[in-house]
Amino acid sequence: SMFYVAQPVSVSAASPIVVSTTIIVPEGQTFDGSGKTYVANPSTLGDGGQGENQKPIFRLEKNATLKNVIIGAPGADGVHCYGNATISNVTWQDVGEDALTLKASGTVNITGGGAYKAYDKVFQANASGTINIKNFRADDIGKLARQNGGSSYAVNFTLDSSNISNVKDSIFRTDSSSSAAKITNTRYSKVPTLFKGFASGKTTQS
Ligand code: ADA
Ligand code: CA
Ligand code: CA
Ligand code: CA
Repeated sequence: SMFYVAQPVSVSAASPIVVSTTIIVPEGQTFDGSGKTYVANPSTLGDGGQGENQKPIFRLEKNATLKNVIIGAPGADGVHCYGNATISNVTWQDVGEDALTLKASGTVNITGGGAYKAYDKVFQANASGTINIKNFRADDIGKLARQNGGSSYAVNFTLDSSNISNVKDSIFRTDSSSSAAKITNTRYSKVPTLFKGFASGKTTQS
């Protein structure tokens, strides 16, 4: 007709992608989520509460990359990394049991993104290695990163150019006298303790 009828413009977010079986990112490959939101099917992966043995939404084999992903609720056991991994612009809107676990030795570089509403831990190191966190935002968390309780292997943690607020426990926690942690150029608000359990001389902050 001669009249233009204005169409409604949708302002609602796209529905999240419900993941019923862990998405595996093969060795050396990249998964680019293009900013989409992924959530766990609670009946197959886990409800994102504090129960152990939930399954991850993403499993990264060594040298895999995960980027441009939003993990919504339920987050189940987040992301599992089997060796070196690159995590770029990944945001956990409501961390599940935890956000990301190093399951086999390697270096995990986490750049950009953020983690919110973690009842306990965000990053969990269940193997020796290095966890580098840069340009990250975290709010309303228990701990930013924790080496598995009672373990004595070495984990090197770094945090740079980040903004961390409303922490219940600490930024980095270990029980291992061989682990180390370094924090640089980071803003905090309501963080009671930066480092817990590290041997003397194993932490630096500037
Ligand atoms: C707790 C638990 C470990 C392991 C870990 C995890 O620390 O004691 O056995 O399950 O959580 O990886 O979430
Ligand atoms: Ca746990
Ligand atoms: Ca949560
Ligand atoms: Ca876990």
